[in-house]
Order: sequence, then C-alpha cells, then structure tokens
Amino acid sequence: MTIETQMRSGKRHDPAMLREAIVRKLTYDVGRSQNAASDREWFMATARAVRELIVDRWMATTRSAYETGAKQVYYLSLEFLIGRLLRDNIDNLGLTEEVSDALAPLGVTLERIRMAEPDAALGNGGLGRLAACFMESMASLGVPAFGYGIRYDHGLFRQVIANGWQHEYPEDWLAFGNPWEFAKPEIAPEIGFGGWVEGSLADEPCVWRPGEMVQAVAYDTPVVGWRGRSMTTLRLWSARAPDPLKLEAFNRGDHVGALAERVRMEAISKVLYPGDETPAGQELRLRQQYFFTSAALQDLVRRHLRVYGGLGSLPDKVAIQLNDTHPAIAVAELMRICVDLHRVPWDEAWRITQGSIAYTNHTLLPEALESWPVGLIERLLPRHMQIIYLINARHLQQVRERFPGDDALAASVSLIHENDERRVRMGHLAFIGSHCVNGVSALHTSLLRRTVFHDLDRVAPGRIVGITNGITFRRWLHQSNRRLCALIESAIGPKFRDDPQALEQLRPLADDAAFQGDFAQVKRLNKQALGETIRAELGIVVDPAAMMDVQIKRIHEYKRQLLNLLETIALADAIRAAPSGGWAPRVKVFAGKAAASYHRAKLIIRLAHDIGSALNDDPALQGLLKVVFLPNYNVSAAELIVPAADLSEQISTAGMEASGTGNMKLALNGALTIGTRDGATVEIAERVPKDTIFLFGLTAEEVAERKARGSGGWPAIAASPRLAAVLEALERGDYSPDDPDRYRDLVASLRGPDPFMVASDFEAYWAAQRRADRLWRDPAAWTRAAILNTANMAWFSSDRTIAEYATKVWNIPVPRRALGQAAELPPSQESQRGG
Ligand code: 26Q
Repeated sequence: MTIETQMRSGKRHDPAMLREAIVRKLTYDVGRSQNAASDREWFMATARAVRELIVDRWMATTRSAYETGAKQVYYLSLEFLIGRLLRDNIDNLGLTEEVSDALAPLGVTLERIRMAEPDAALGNGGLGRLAACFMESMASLGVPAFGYGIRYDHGLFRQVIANGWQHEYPEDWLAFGNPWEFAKPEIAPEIGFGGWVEGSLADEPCVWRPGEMVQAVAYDTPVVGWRGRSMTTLRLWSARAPDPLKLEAFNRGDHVGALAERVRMEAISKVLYPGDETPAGQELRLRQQYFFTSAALQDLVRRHLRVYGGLGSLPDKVAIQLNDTHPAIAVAELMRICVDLHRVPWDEAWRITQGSIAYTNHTLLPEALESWPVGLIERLLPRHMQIIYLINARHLQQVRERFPGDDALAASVSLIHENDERRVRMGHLAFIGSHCVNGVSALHTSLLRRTVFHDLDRVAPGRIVGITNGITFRRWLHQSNRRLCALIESAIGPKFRDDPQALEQLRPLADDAAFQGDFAQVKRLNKQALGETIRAELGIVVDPAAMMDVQIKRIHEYKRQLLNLLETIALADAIRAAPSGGWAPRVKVFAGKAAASYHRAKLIIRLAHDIGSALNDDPALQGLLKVVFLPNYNVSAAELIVPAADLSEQISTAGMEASGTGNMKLALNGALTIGTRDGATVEIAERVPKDTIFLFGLTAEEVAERKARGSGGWPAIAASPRLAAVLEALERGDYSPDDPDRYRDLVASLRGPDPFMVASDFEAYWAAQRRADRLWRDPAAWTRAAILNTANMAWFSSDRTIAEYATKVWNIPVPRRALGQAAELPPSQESQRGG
C-alpha cells in the first residue's frame, strides 16, 4: 500500500513508510546523506514528503469545485502572514504523531525541525494574519478559494534591538528554498505600466498601449483544511522581466546597464512595505498594488471564461474580496478587462464588477485612508485613470439626481479629492465598485457608518455590513497550546476540535477545584517555556509564578504601549514606597515592530528598554516587577507568548482599533483582558462574565467629545499626582541619564494635545490594574476567570467569520456546522452565560 492509498483509507500511517519517504526526499531532493543532514535539511525533506501527501487531495478539491460549478472566492490581499506551515499541515492532515514516530529512529525530533522552518512574514500585522486565518478556515469549511498576493523575496524586516533602539534588517525567508510551493512559470500574465491610450474618453472600448510589460509568475501553496477534508490555494505572484537582459548593451560592455531594466521591473516583488496604518505613498507601492491585482483578475477571468464562456455570469460564480483598499484598483481593472478586452457594454460591465467585488475596511485612521495623486495614476495607469473618471461621472450624476443641489454631498462622495493636488480616494473607489462593504467588528462598523463612509452610506444605504474578525483555533489553540488541549480533551472529550462551541462545556468546570488546579498547572508550564526563551534571548530571569502581563502587537501610538509603560513606572514608584502593598508580582512583556520611519514608535521601544534597565536590577522590586521586550515579534513568537499570558493588554484609544485579533487569541488561551471598549474587545466583553475582564477608560464617544473640546492632557495630569511624578521623572532624564532630553518632546505632547488620550485614561487604567492585582491575590478566582475566558471564545473562530462572509457577502452555502455558529443570537439577547 502506498502512503497515499493508506491516507485515503483513513488508516494510521505506517511510520516506516513515511520514514522511507522522508529519507528518499533527503537523498534525492535535498541531496544529503542521513548522517550529514542538518535540522534544516531534515525539515526540507519532511516538508517535501508531507507535500506529496497533500497534492492529490489538493487537486481533487480544485477539480470538484470546477465540476460542481461552485462559486469561487478570490481573496485579494497584499499580505498573507502565514508563519510556519509544517505543524499546520501535519496537524490538519492528522499526521503529527506519525511524523514524530517516523523521525524518531532517525534521531530527529519534530520540535527541532519545526524550529528550522523560516517564519513566512509576508504581512505587517493583523490584516495579514487575518488573511492567513481565512485561507485556513475556507479550506476547513470547504469553501473553494484562492488567495492572491505577492511572493515578496523579503517579508517584513527582522527587528534587531541595539542599545534599546530598533534596527531593521532584511528578512530572507526564501534563502534556502521554500518546500511548500509549486512554481508555475507557465502561468505568467503580463502586466502593463505607463504608455498611452488609443480611443476617445467616452465609455467605449479603448486600446491601451503600455510603455512597459512585466510578467507575474505564479507560485502556488496548498493550504490544508482541518482534517484534510479540503484545501485552498495561496497563489502568490513574483515579478519577472520579459527579457532577462539587454544583450546588445551587455556585449558593448555595459554589464550593469544591460540589467538595469530587469532590476527595476523585478523590484516590484522584492520587499513588503512595512506600512501598518501609514501609507508610504511611493510609486513602487502603487505598482505592487496594480501588479498583483491585475495578475489575479486576469487569472480568474481566464479560468471563468474557460468554463462558462462569457463574463455575464461572473457575479454568480465568483466572489472577489478586497482586503482593504490595497487592491482597490481592481474596480477599474475589471472594468477595463470587460469593456476593452471583451467588448462588454459599460453598464453590463458595471453590473459584473459591482456584483463580483466586495471590500473589507480595516481602519478609520484618516492618515491610513489611501489616496493616490491623479498625476501618478495618469502616468502609471492612463487607461485606469480614464475609467475612474467615467465611473465618477456616472456616480456623481446619480447623486445629483437623487440629492439635487447638495454640492457638499457630491464633493464628499466624489472619487476625486479636489485639493492643491487632486487625488483618487481608493476607499471611495472600493466602496462604489462593491456590492458589499464590511467593517471588522461591531463598533468599527457603526463608526464606519457614522464617520468615513457617512455620506456614501446615504448614497448607498445598506451596503455596509459588519462581520467581526476571527482566528483559526487550529493554529491558535490546538497547535500552539497542546498542553491546554490535552487538558480540555480529558475534561470534555475531543469534540471541541471540530466544534469550538463545545468549549462551553468548560463553564461548569470553572468552579471545580481540581480542574482549576490542572488549568493553572498548564499555564505555569507554558510560562516556564516562555521564561526559558526570555532567559536565553535576553539574559533576564523571570519567575513563572509572577503574572505574565503581555502587550504584543505593532508599536503604534494609538495602541498605547506608552500608557502601559507609564503605568509601569508609577507601579515601580508605588512598590518602592509601600513594598507590602499587596502588589501582584508581574512580568510586563512587550513585543512588536515599529514602522521603520515611525520615529515616535521607535522612541517608545527605546523607553521600554530604558525602563527595563532601570527596574530589572532594582533590589527594591525583586520578585515584584520586571520589564521585558522580546525582539522580532512574529507569528512564531506569538505562538510561544500567547499560551503563557495571564493578562492581555488591549488598551487602544477607544474608536481607533478596528477589531484586534490578538485580543481573541489571548482570551482563548485563558488570559484575562485589561482593555478599553474598542474594536472586538467590546464583543469579548459581551461574551465573558463581567468579573473576568478589566474594562476601563473613555468610550469612543467620549474620546470624540474630548477631541472636539480639545483640552489636551494637562487637566488629567494636574489631577493625578501619580502621573505627574512619572512625567517629571521622564523630563528630568531619570530614565535616560545618557541623554536627559530623550523623552522631553514625548512628555510635552502628553501635556499638550495628547491626541491618544494617554493622560486622560491614565487613572482609570491604574485602577483597572489594581483590580487585576486584587483578583490575582485569589488564585482560584483568577483561574476560574481564565477558564471562563477560554470557555466563552467559540464565537471568535474564523470559521464563524467565514460562514458570515459566505452568507452575508458571497452568497454561497456553507456547512450547517459553521452556519449554526453564525446564526447564534447576539449575546445581549441571550440569557446569562457561565459564571
Ligand atoms: C498602506 C500604504 C502604504 C504602505 C503600507 C500600507 C499599509 C499596510 C498595512 C496600511 C495598513 C496595513 C495594515 C493594517 C492592519 O493590519 N490593520 C488591522 O487589521 C486587523 C484585521 O482586521 C484589525 O484587527 C486591526 O484592528 C487593524 O489595525
């Protein structure tokens, strides 16, 4: 029996057969002998052997989608933060034990080779990780899907801390090859840039003569769903110049010049933009956006035409989801493909475009709402600029008919922002070109309707819907917290692995002393594991009995790592003043990257280090307070930190965090949340008992009111001697003796405008932290609360999220299993939950 037939028969694998396959891969693919192989080579060989087990089923799922004529989802995203794939794949195939057993006689452990896999960091943060969770959930639910993105040679930079400052180094995930992907050099659509347009400006077919052409080469990675039932495809595009070099120039001796054009073209897929909320505004970024969007649309149109022959049925057979505005040019590109290339009349093309496309918004921050100068689009994509004008003219005409004389409304919903420099509003383009626009949490959706899309919502009422984000429990519970899963299984059986709702059976166990003890023991072991990494990386010894208080996310002012750091200083002062004041021993763990050009965020990283240096060796604080900054936060680091966390910091200025997904991961793993009423934290609070979450601070409405009043931070500082003392210490240079002025501007902005309400929320945050201290002093009560967090997180499974997209946006059927969850009543209408 071959491995494949054995798999199909559902029998356990013969480890000997698997071992043989791995050794064969090592010998013939990697070219290494067993006794000389490194962990990385063993990883490569194992991954290749596992990939072989995936291929047949992958092809079968793709084929069955064709044959049944099922609607296909195309998820367009400039980011897929997938991390490592080995454990994902073998767990979902149900092969973990078999692979371990196969490797053991070779003297190789799964754990060691797992660590040898590079962490694919093709994303900045939440938006990219969400795309990765969605690919896995769609595979698990059997939703036929392709993810389209860019195969960056270099993902998000590697963060190195030197002397407390962040430095960025190129990341090189492909250096040793990628065993999961299939290169498809024959799938290589051509992408044009520049040039001119032949034809009139009317809505008739035109011919675009691009000035240059780049090829987009496909690389496919199968994404395995839970229990290997079905799979999705992540198709990432790599830029290739049609001509490898200018031979004539080369022969002339101009070796560099001969390659210049190629280098310029291939730069498109060189590196991921470390953006996170602040548009870089570079031409290359726009090139990236058009490059992958056009490749994706050409690819899906080709596939559709092959089966259905015409484009009229596209909205019935295809759902194109735009992950933020980064692929918003899809609206103009799909119109171009229809009108210019397939001679579809304009109105019909518009029906096809709007019917196929939907758009997810991930931010309200004005500086993060993308817009591109009209001049730049005209130069790079002249035909698209014409099409955008034509779309806008029709759109504004309709608005004027429905709202006669309302010039302000017309100006506000126009695709063009008229200013000194005219710009195309990509959010507006995505909105107008979509049949559905969604926010990523309930609060975010209501703010979308009230703020950025207020006027567009009047023009197209009902288009905005809310779909709260989710996370895949396979990665964020089953894989990353095996100890907890073993405990859960021993208590309530294995059902939760297929149906997260079963976690609710843990509710009664929250009061069971024996279960509490086991739960606390799991947490302690996870904390020990994290503690070992902290010691190995930073030389800091932490006590696994202390509260692990974690804030792990991109460094951004709105996320308010600064609030946490100021509280840390105040806490140190208070402990020194009253050493037996009932403080919970704490380790404050920070991790996260700052955008390379975001100076204030880098200064906050420096402050975390300065505070750590000042506190960690202070004998007065021994056993009570440590501050740790773990460098180079990524998916793998999260998988280590999340299971070890006791307290989850979700303390953004209310109204600014669209959703957050780390908040869900941490609560699922039994961390209690200290947080503001922001993003999806609001919905976590609706699902856990009141006494198991520490909410504090201004609401989004109060923040808006205060901003309108504009009093700044000083009244709050004047009212809080504790905060005043902290700020004075920073101003004096107590925490930066080598550069006493380092934090002067930072403090000045808190005394002044304080746009993120750090000062205003400080006292409320302090009080919430002391409530956490009090609960910590009662270990049974804390553990009970932790259990109730885990028990009530089922709704945050990305399977539920995908089921909602399927029904609300894509109009495709999903299995009952997932539908049951999506249809669940909002918690406010339900009777009291556990506890
Ligand atoms: C834009 C222009 C130029 C360069 C970069 C960018 C850029 C890149 C990344 C803009 C934004 C991002 C990423 C945004 C992001 O991660 N948003 C987060 O999305 C999560 C998933 O919905 C939410 O949970 C978070 O609240 C939200 O901040």
